[in-house]
Amino acid sequence: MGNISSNISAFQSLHIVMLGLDSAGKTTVLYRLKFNEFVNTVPTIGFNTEKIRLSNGSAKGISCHFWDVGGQEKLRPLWKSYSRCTDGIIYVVDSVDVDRLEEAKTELHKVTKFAENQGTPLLVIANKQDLPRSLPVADIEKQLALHELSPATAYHVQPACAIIGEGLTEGMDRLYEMILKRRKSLKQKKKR
Ligand SMILES: Nc1nc2c(ncn2[C@@H]2O[C@H](COP(=O)(O)OP(=O)(O)OP(=O)(O)O)[C@@H](O)[C@H]2O)c(=O)[nH]1
Ligand SMILES: [Mg+2]
Repeated sequence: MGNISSNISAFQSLHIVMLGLDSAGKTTVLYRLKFNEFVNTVPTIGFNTEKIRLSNGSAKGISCHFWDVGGQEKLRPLWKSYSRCTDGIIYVVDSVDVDRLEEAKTELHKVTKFAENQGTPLLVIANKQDLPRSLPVADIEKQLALHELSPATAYHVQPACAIIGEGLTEGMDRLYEMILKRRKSLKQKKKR
């Protein structure tokens, strides 16, 4: 963690896009991170965007520009342009919506295959873990077939409950670590 902290000043605002099927909890995550409280949401038609300085964990103080794009089917064609060349992708999954995990997988794999997203670190938030029939992360990882993603895509699956904010700090810490690691390796490649 010491190394990571010492690099903080070298970074400007991180550009993070938040995707996932409708009702997965993206906007709830966004406002939880922004206000540190539960905000009742309505389905996003288009997108929400917020600049947020992270207030906890090892990424504390890091400024992030979040883009939260609506997940309804008719809005998903927008995902391509919002996700291109970001520092990180957050993919929010409803851990109870088992019937739509296959759909969530298809859409996720589509996004990670875009040329502009090659190697972009991925944080999967297995949301709604407070609900009784929520799937454990290991099952979600399997059902989303994350092992089939390109080896260039570093990922982490984080169990979370956006309503109370549980898991979000840990998730953002892991995403930040992956972003730093990627930047370092891109820098080293350039030097060669
Ligand atoms: N029980 C529970 N409900 C949650 C959680 N996170 C979000 N919700 C609820 O899930 C519903 C959908 O949340 P949103 O944040 O609007 O979902 P979204 O992914 O932004 O949906 P779109 O904007 O349509 O793409 C809301 O009723 C939230 O209160 C959670 O961790 N647990
Ligand atoms: Mg929304």
